[in-house]
Amino acid sequence: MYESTTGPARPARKQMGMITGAEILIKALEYQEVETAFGIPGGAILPAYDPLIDAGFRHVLARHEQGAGHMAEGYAWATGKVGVAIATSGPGATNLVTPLADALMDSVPIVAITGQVPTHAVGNDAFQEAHTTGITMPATKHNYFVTHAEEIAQTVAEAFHLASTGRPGPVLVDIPKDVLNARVPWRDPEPVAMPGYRPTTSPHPRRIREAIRLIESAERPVLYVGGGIIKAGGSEALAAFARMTNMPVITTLMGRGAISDHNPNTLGMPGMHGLYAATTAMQKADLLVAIGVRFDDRVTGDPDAFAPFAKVIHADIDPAEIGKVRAPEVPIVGDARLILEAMCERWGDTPTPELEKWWTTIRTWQERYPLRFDQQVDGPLKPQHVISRLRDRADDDAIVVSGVGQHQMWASQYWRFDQPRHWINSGGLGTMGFAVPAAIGAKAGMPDQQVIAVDGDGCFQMTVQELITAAYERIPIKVALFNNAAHGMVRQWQRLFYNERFSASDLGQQLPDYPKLAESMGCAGLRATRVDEVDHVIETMLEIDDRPVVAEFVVDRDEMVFPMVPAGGSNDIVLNGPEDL
Ligand SMILES: Cc1ncc(C[n+]2csc(CCOP(=O)(O)OP(=O)(O)O)c2C)c(N)n1
Repeated sequence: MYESTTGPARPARKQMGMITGAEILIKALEYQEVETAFGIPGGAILPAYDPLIDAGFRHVLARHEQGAGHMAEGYAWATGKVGVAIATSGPGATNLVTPLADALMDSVPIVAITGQVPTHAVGNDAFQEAHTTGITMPATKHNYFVTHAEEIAQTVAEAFHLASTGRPGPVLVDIPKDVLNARVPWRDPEPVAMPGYRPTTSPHPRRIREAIRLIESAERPVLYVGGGIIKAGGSEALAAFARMTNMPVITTLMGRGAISDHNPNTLGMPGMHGLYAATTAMQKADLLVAIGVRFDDRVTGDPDAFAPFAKVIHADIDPAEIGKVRAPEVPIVGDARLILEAMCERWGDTPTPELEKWWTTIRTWQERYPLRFDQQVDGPLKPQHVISRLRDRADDDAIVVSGVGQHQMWASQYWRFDQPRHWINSGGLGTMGFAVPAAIGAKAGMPDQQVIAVDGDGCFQMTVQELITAAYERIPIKVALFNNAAHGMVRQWQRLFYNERFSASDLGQQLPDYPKLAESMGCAGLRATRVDEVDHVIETMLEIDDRPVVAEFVVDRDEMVFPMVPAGGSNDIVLNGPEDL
């Protein structure tokens, strides 16, 4: 290891009660009750890796800092706690930028600790120097540059507080090496008091009254709910409110599992690849009760043509989200659970509204335009068939983690979620390479639950090396790998919008032998190419629990995801299949 500019670490003489900044950092993480951290050492963070050996929490050595960051995200998604990622300065820190941006978009609480070159070298183009706080500023909820070892414990406490409260998100703490080496006494952090940061959690009663009044008089209302419900722990209150008001509930990609898919009021996912009935119900609604959602363009399509008849109640913990895309009649700032509980209370004994006509219309759409695929006995394997079989055989409380692309949409469409925190994916940034490391993080946090990564071959090739981490650390995730020898989603768009000119979306020229690749990394490797092999491979995959397993399904590369609303188009025009093109 080169340490030319940083010089050897010179431990100061031991003094009574004095410990290093690095020891304080580890103690500060223990103080926050960290159970698992994911990271990779290196020159600038090295002082912290020494006391880490004796830490009261587990450290998982990732193979790439992007992997460590997604592991922290997966851990946070699955457990509801703060995920922790540790990296060294320069390239270690820049490799964390993607998971930080991902966590920011999807409101995932993580704390990243990065080493920095010594204070005297900062700004001198020192070896492995990068302006970490500058680079990550737009990719974090907040970041800190720590200048004195005395500040470490308090800064870590603030970072955890910021990451996990209000709208959750990523927070980064950058610490120069000399600060990690300095010796100071430990002092318990003070209760966090940040005068400028006081998220509003309790909704204003007047707004709740106004919202209820609108709901009472609506004829075609829809509850439009997202990831905010899950983060706020608002699922029970949501189910109760849906029962009281008999409103149809649509769950965004991020909100899958916020309400059970077996609840008769649930219509599923709306938007670009949403279910016809869900997308159209929003389009025809006279009231959208939007809670913990951000009117993402994948949901709204062309915002000017979106839900043209609907009044909007928009409730969110982040006031900046309200009115960003669509001006609401009733804005409500607050915690999604508290808002729903307040609405339930206010609703009280009010009789359930008569929504029969609305429900009849919705049921007609559901019957007329169900999800469908055509699996021939001798034909190529359809990904939807594989996902359906896997869904039927997996544990009821299995956690499903997906990559980004066609397989992600099929997984969301065909899986059935009964509880929150069982569906983990990169919804906002759409990060390929998310699934394998995020699944490792989820399984590290919830070791007793089945964790299944549904991944595409393009995504898989981006972070496949983390399977070495999974095997070595005995984190037995299951990967259902959909090999269509293509960047399938890109290929679909090229087919539909670029005259079938498949520029740079073909992975088939040089495919690895996936089961062998898996085996070479200490995992089990399986493969199904025909329909009659699918069930056996799925059963074997679900039985193997002593190591990670990769089951490759060689699927039809021409299969497309439907329904589809072409990007930027109006949600009035939903393509239900190739015949609608
Ligand atoms: C890091 C990153 N690079 C590029 C993209 C653009 N992109 C979106 S989906 C996709 C193809 C995904 O292919 P694959 O993982 O094989 O999944 P499939 O669509 O075939 O199911 C690409 C390249 C992205 N989302 N993320």
